[in-house]
Amino acid sequence: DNKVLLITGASSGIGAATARAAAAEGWSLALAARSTDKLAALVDEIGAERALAIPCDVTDFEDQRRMVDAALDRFGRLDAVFANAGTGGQPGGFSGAPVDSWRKMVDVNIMGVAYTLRASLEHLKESRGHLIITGSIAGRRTLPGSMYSATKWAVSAIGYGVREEVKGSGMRVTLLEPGMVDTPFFDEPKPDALRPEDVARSVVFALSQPPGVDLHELVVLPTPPTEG
Ligand code: NJP
Repeated sequence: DNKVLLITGASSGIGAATARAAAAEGWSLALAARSTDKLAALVDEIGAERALAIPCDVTDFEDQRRMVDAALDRFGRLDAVFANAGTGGQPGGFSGAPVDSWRKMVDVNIMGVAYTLRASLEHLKESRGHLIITGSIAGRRTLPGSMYSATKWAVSAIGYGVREEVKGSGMRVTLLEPGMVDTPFFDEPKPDALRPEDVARSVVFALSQPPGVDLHELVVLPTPPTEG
């Protein structure tokens, strides 16, 4: 049987690229997001025998429970979870950004990841599985006036904390910390950024490690431009 990977934020960017890369390595995929049309197109591309679309708003805990149940119902096992759904902020800093945009980031980036953990941890412990969490380089270096950065520091803390919690269970936790990636996360193209496929390659690298190898953190940044 193929191993099963559940991805949140699978409809776009890093999540969708990871779905394609993991499918190429033989994984079966449970693909969760709100955009069901995009998920359906991805399932068509990968093949319905290997991929399942699951409508899910990560800010809704019951949705996340149903997401994990749907993956287990369909595939009968859960070997890895990529907690990747996330959202960015709006300009203006602490002086000017709309406060509603902060609430949205707290709900999606922090609560969304914590809910994914609650819904999936017992199954991952049982399978001695692998949890990969999308944090950010902004969760290691503080960006000026950035509530986004604050939420990603929280995601880093969740990653470190859950690793300690599951120690001894055979489960592994990898915190993925990308730099700028050219995805629909931004309104305009970012030609000097990483491509989502670049980050997906790192996720598949982490997933491909043998059970005895515990890859804690993956910092993936674009190469700085050459000078002169
Ligand atoms: O962005 P994008 P990325 N419920 O916009 C989903 C982090 N990151 O791939 O629901 C469920 O293409 C949304 O799905 P949908 C970033 O913080 C990025 O760049 O259909 N899902 C979509 O699939 C995030 O954690 C950069 O709208 C929800 C996905 O999230 C992760 O990478 C740098 C949702 C977003 O795809 C993926 O972002 C970095 C909800 N309520 C970290 N809200 C970067 N791009 O530069 C959103 O360090 N989603």
